[in-house]
Amino acid sequence: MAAVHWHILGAGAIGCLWATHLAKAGHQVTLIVRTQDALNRFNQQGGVTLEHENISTLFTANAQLADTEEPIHNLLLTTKAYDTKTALASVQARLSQDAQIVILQNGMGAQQSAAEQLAPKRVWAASTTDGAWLKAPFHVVFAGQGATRVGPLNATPQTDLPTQPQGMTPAEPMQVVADADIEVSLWRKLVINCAINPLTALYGCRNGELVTDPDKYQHMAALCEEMDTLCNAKGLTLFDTPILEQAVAVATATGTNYSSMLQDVRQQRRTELDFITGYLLKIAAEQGLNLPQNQSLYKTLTTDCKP
Ligand code: KPL
Repeated sequence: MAAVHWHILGAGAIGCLWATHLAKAGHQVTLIVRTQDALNRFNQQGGVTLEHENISTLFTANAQLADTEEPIHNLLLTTKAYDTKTALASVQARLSQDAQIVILQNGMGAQQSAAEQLAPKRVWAASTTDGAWLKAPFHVVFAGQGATRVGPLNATPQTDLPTQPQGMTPAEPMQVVADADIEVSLWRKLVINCAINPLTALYGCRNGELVTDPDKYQHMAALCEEMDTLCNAKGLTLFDTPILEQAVAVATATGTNYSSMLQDVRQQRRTELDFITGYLLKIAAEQGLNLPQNQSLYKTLTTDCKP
């Protein structure tokens, strides 16, 4: 395996998780941080700490600010969806002609806009079921192992693009699955996020309560039914079963967790609602469809949960 130099833009939980596992696999890793304070803190620590199964290990990595001159050949972008455009603009001049750019984040819409912003550069999108959270800056807890699917974005005609970018090979137990139809995988994740995240933010509950509490379950069922209608209208087959069954399985498997959206609300951070339910509603409108339950949830959350 050829080692490559990855620049990671977005030092949240997923960015730090990738930093540690790419470094462990022998790649060179540089985190791009936003502020001098964050850079000082990183330099004091000397790397990124990974906590997995109660064992903490410090992995060596570098950090720098976006306005450094070093060229970027491999960029992994792990920012929140709403930060994508600004984050990319901050490093765009540093991207080499043949740069590989991977966008790994929740939601939909931002990846496609990014591919347009970066054209004709090579852009992949990725979607993960890994669970991770930041205990402190540059200290990530690997809470649940899943897999990361990656594939070229269909938004740009990149016929010569390999399904998996070169060097996107983190150490075990992280797993990468090359996915020629990544848009469908992004949709699968989107509908699950639409079913779980806004409801947990509304009710302030753990994921599992959406299954065990009959009223919340009914609410989730209504959202999922509308999403099934939209997928049928679009001719999108995401699962062999109704979306509700998949949402129940994920909410049950992650039952004791608080969704990323509820965590954002509690920490008074902006949520990714616009790139989750907001994107769903935009596509529904393009299809001439009304999704009243999703629409009303979106309205309530945009009114109540503005930080
Ligand atoms: O992906 C998630 C999140 O918290 O963002 C879950 C809850 C697992 C599915 O929506």
